[in-house]
Amino acid sequence: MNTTYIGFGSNLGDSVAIFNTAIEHLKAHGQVRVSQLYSSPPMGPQDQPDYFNAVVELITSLSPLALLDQLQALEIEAGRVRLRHWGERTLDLDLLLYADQVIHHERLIVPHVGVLLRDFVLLPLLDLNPNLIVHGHQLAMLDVVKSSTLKPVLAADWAVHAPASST
Ligand code: A4P
Ligand code: MG
Repeated sequence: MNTTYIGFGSNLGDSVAIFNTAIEHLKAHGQVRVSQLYSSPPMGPQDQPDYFNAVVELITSLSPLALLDQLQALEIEAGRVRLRHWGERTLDLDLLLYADQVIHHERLIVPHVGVLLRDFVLLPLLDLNPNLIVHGHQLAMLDVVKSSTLKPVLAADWAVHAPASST
């Protein structure tokens, strides 16, 4: 079994319902825990709505590429629209971490390239595992975490059946 972390982002449609539907599907592939839900201003084009962001821990036997296939299928099922780079979307699922593996595949880079840079990824990750280390960096000690003003908008029980029991 492998502990994986999946970044959720959405700024179109009923984001909470879209997240819950995807989480229900992920439960078919392993044990799930869910971070608090955050609202964050858009990275990239500013003329788009704020995002909802969260992270899900999935303990799974799926291989990295099989998991990516599942995530991309869930994005399509959510009617994902890609209008422009870093633009608005109904559901964006990024494979942030896969155990302690470093993967450089044409379809998949793990850890995700943005993981050390984005507070809307780091804060929910740290909800689930405050001791994570990525590329030798203890995430909780990063400046982007310490200086972040992001606040959760909903505690971990926002997801229907998936409380983060450790928080
Ligand atoms: N790919 C490679 N590695 C991965 C990985 N670890 N996880 C490949 C998922 N996919 C990975 O992704 C393009 C290709 O990346 C895929 O075909 C896959 O094989 P995509 O999701 O189609 O493209 P994208 O999401 O438009 O681009 P990108 O660069 O992945 O955007 P991001 O980094 O996902 O950013 N602002 C806020 N506040 N919150 C957000 O969540 N999200 C974005 C999108 C922009 N601004 C945001 C947010
Ligand atoms: Mg993406």
